[in-house]
Amino acid sequence: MRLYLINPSNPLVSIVNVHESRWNRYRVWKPLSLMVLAGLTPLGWKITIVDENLGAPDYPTLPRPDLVGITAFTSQANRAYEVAAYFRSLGVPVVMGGIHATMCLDEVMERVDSVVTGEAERVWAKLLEDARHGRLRPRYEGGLADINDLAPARQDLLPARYAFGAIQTTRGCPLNCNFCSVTTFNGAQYRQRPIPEVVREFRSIREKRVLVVDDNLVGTRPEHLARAKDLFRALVQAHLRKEWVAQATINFADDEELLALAAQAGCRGVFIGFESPTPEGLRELGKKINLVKGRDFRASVRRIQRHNILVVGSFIIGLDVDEPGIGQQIASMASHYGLDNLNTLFLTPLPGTRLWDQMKAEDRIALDAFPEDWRYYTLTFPVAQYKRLSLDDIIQEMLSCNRSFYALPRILRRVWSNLWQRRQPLISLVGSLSYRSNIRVDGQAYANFKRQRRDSFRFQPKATTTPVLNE
Ligand code: B12
Ligand code: SF4
Repeated sequence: MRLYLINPSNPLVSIVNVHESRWNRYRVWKPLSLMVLAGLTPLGWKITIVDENLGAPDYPTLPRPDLVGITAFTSQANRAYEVAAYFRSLGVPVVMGGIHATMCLDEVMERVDSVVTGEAERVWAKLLEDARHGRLRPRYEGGLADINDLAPARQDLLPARYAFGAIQTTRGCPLNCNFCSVTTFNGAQYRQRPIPEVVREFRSIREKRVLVVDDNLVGTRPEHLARAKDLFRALVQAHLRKEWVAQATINFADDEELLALAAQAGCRGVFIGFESPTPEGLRELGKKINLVKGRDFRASVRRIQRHNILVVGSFIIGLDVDEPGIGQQIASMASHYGLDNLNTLFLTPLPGTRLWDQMKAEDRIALDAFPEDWRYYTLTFPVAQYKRLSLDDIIQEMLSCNRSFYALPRILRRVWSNLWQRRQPLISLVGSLSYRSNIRVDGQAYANFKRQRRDSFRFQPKATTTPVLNE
């Protein structure tokens, strides 16, 4: 039995445009979901993983499969439906799973033969058995997997063209921020994989550099942090010689022993959600962990960096409290905190989040011709009516934020400081150049976007002070 597992591309996601900027090679990540599904697949299936981010194959020239499995974030849904329609036209059954299939079940059920909601571990083997006997059910409810019972990802199935390998060591997040779908999808309980399994899987990764995809590598409670330390100790003992980057919340900075162990275990960078430069913004987003009284973000960032770990910070533009000037404010705050890289995104109501419910109730979702409009749900396009920022304003704010933070003198200052402190100057430079080169690509994308979609943004906030963009 031949199984294709497909990760659809979205050409609007600038980071995957490897041809437009060669730096993007460092920002195309392996589709771990499909490697995990492959790991769950019993012998007897011949598996091919297709990652369209490396270039979509000419499907008609490939051997006909017996089953196609497609994963999709919301932003990939359109392409997923195109691929599904092609294989269904050949009479090949198509199953879809992942976050979009879970959050938009009815839409997806209309376009594929079978949908897996939630995590796949409990149902995938049964689904394959049903497929083999031609009795695929329209829906399989996966729920949450037993974290002690995950199959190791098939690290061997993708070509060696990625800069980073990928691994997951925990699932779930208790924090439930209002814009994020992780708590709804993976649950509020923070689940940690058995350490020996993580070490074994780490060892099976070919690449020297690895992305740890966990939403929060160390968790929030004392027992989470204790387990994270045990994991780091085990990685040190295993002498893997890997270098890895991960996502964490700012409390990562609060424990010197944890930081020292993470660095020894190979941690070279963390991605942290700062989200907003103001407490009002943090309250609006429900990012309670960043609101702890007395938190000094600059000192926290410094503490992490002292362990030779780069800090990439993420912010969101378009909150109800954001006014013209927010782009500069974010860039200044990110520089003040001493961030090595800055990733600023538009506030985006993703299906299944509290933000979605709220914006829908207030009739503020501007791009709502679904499924076509999902292609813009990349967090790199404005898709809603923002309270105090018009369409022109918000795009201008994003550009001014990035132009300011990624101005060449600022990049050089950061790289020099990293060189001086022997803290990954090359990675810092590559990261900055990748972001900088995408500003031009993004500018073009915004100009096209405004031409095509201006009419969807009917509401113009009163306090617009931003000059019209030069297109
Ligand atoms: C790693 C990651 C990335 C990587 C992607 C790597 C890759 N190619 O997969 C990068 C950094 C590139 C990325 C980018 C983006 N991401 Co992202 N990302 C994640 C993250 C942190 C982990 C995903 C992961 O690998 N999990 C591990 C695997 C094992 O779990 P899984 O994917 O859920 O798969 C399981 C099930 O879903 C199911 N399943 C999945 N697919 C399939 C398919 C079939 C056939 C079946 C049966 C089952 C099945 O089985 C798997 C095993 O249980 C998630 C958060 C999360 N917890 O999911 C956000 C997340 C998926 N990302 C999100 C978003 C919004 C984005 C971006 C749009 C925006 C951005 N700038 O970050 C871009 C979009 C990129 C694009 N191409 O369109 C949102 C998606 C929400 C949504 N409704 O779409 C999430 C949920 C985070 C959030 N804050 O809400 N992301
Ligand atoms: S944004 Fe981060 S901290 Fe907040 S719920 Fe999502 S994963 Fe958890």
